[in-house]
Amino acid sequence: METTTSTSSSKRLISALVFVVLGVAVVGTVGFTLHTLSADPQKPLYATKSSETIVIDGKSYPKASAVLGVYPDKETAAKHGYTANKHDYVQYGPSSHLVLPAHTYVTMTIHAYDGGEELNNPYFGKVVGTIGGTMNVDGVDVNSLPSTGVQHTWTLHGIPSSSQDPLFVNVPLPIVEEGDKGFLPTQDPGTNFEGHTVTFSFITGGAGDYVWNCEYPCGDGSYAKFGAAMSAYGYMSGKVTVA
Ligand SMILES: [Cu+2]
Repeated sequence: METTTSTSSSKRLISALVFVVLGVAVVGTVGFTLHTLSADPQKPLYATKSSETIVIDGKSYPKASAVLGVYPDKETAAKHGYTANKHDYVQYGPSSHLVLPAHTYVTMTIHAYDGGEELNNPYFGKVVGTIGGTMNVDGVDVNSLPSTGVQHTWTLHGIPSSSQDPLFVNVPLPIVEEGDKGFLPTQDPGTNFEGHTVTFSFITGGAGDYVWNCEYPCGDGSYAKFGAAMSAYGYMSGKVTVA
């Protein structure tokens, strides 16, 4: 009788221990998974600071710049040296996490190599939040694109907050026209006539955390074109840190 009792209590102790160990393992796995999911898929891209300054509305700002590319697939991204992404989706490169200096005149250049269909929200065909309300496309300043002329957008935003400055920039990227045999050559030597070069500038406020995403539904058909690249992190979405 005594033996049975001691066996069953040591069994109880073992199952309690197993339960605790399993619990720790589950919490650890969940924590690790969440950490992995929220980690940067690529190395952050730091804007290049310039020694030049620029005066806007009577105020002087330091200058910085960053260059991004948008590619129709993994192969095109790799051709331009960007191989960090796992899936063969449309993608921005070389990083979905941009780090920009605070209170700075930031000039961004985006080389865009993809085609497109139609925006579901024509608002995102407008250029918003840039200096002069314009962007430069292959040498020409424009303030909007038609809904059917957009391949992707670069849309930077933050939540309304009293702890950081507001920042909103929307830039639609013009499509590369397609023919029977694929993309047609463009007039843009900056992309070796394979895409468009878009440049625009905006002024950052103080330090803060922001996000950007593409507002053109460019994913696969699984969720009304919001699947694949649009539902995976780091292809058509990312972070912007102002520091
Ligand atoms: Cu997109």
